[in-house]
Amino acid sequence: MKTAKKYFQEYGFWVLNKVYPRKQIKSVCQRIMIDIKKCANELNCSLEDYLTNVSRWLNPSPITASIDQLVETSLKQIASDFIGEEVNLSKFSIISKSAYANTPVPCHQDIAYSKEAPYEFSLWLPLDKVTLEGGVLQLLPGSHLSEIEPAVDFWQPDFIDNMYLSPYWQQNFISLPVRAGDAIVFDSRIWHRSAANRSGRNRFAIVTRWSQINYSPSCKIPEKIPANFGMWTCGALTESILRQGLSECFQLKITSDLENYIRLWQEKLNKVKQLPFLIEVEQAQQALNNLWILHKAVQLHNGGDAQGVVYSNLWRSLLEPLSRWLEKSKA
Ligand SMILES: O=C(O)CCC(=O)C(=O)O
Repeated sequence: MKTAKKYFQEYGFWVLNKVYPRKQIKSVCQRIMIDIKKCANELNCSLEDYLTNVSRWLNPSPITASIDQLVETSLKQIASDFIGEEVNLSKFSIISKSAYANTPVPCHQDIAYSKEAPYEFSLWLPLDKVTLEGGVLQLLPGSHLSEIEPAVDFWQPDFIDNMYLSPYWQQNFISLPVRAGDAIVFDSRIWHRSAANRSGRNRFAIVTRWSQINYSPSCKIPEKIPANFGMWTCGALTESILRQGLSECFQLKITSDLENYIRLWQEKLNKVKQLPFLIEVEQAQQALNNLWILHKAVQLHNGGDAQGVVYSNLWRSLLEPLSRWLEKSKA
């Protein structure tokens, strides 16, 4: 393990081959699929609609329950053996890049998102074969030794992945295609992304975060810079715009919760012949329905949107034209 550890320290990552037998991985994957179908049923939506909008489940969740023991015992052992010291689990999730939600996760440094509870490294264990076309993990070797930049808010509707477009990334990144049951260990400071999945097949991964017992980061972690409508602001802003819209467009002066605002907007869009602002009603309906699925999955399944598409689609199809109209009508 000495060479591997040295390589990891120098370049910020390492690939462990065949840490799990394929047969065992296959049965883990089948179990997860059964649980995802149950969650979709619970929301009365199709598997396709569920996986279009929900692409991450943070433990504890009905989707991660079946692998809790596997993570706490054998993955912990693998992570500890690799580092050469006992490590503690910070958190773990299952991330999907399915045929239904297949877009890239933009370039980012994990540690920038966890200033309050930083962790040292990840062990990323794919449950499916990951080809170059199939949502492959890509990273910038050695970039864990550079400064940490503020967390990238890739939920912004007009987000441009400047790191991905930069010569630094384009000339130096590497892709890590792996087999189901291999594992990629990467430093929480390294720049990385996952590419689009054009394989037409699902790609699930168990993503576990670890630290050595006395870990404390040696780098400075900058404060996040929330965008006007992005990862840290879109929830509250969506509620507020939908509530104001109900009040100003339909004289429905209620204070309720997101679920109710979504339902009322769906009813209004179904019935009302003309709105005071221009939208594609069908797209707005679809985006509201997608947000409802994500919102229920957040509440019931500890789910999330790893690719940041649900809120930004609602922004484009409804919230932006509505908020412009609200501003005009206030002026
Ligand atoms: O699994 C993925 O698609 C993205 C993983 C990732 O970026 C991470 O674990 O930090």
